[in-house]
Amino acid sequence: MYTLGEFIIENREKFFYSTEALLRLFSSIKLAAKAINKEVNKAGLTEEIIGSSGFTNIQGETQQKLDQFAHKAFIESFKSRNVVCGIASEESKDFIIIEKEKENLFQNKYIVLIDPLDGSSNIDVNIPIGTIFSVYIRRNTSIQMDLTIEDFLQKGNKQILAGYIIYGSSTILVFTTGNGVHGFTLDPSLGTFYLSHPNLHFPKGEKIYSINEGNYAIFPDGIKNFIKYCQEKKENRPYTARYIGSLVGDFHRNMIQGGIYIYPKTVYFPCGKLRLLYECNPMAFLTEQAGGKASDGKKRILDIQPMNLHQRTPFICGPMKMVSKLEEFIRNYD
Ligand code: AHM
Ligand code: MG
Repeated sequence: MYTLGEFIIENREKFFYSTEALLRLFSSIKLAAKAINKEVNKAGLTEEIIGSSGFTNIQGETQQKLDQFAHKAFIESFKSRNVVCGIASEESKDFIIIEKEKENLFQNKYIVLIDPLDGSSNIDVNIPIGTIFSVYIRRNTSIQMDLTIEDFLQKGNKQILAGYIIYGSSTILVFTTGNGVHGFTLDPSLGTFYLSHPNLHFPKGEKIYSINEGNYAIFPDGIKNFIKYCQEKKENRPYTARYIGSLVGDFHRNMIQGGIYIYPKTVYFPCGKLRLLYECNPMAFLTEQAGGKASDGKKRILDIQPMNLHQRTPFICGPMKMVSKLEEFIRNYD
């Protein structure tokens, strides 16, 4: 069985950039993931983990204690590995600069955007939650200069690494570097990630639609009509409805079983709810690498020019055929 480190070394010629950098990036990600995994597994046993921290984040949402723990775990872990120069996180209003020694100027050239703990409202009720990450090589500005916001506002099609960690019935790290999507399951007794899901791909034959149908009344007409279409008794429909309200969990299931994930604009969220840079872009990169399509309903997610760090977008991802069908409904009704 391949460990993650062995897999990277074995496939080194398929990466477009330094194997050493990739190993360092993964070393940070694995370290933080293991620390979070340990805490998540203790939820319920100690008051220090579950529940609200009493603070709100930049989006005005209540931060859970584990949100803050996960945010700190990733920042500390990236700081210690001399590979990243800046991080933007869902839990922090501004981007964070990682100070570096002069001699590391050329090494610390990666930009990370991260949702340290997505779906955190599910922590207290034992439903899978996840970390989502997105990495860009170099910066938009000169390496000698201080980082600016421009370094973070890169289009999703420039990502060199993206993935998620799902803390579920087991803990799995799923990523792409542009050469397919691969999943590694944590063996908690050894603390090692082993290749368990090579070449993940949306299967042929779509089955599932995932959307918060409780919002039906505040969806645009195109979405309402697509839901009706999913429920029709025709061809291979009706599809099964599955929605746990945890993007990583819903996405992971849909990629393995064949389903579409939809978070459209609503009356309450006119620009959509999910964040482009650290939720939608990484999931879109994974989707395309798994043979699917990711769209805001009209255009490709990966081609959107970000305007600010916490920008939201409507988000649709899944098997090519399903996403194209939904785009057709949006064109015809909205
Ligand atoms: P979060 O980043 O505050 O956790 O919110 C993102 C989550 C996604 O994981 C999930 O798909 C979505 O919000 C669920 O939203 P809703 O409860 O409105 O359906
Ligand atoms: Mg989130």
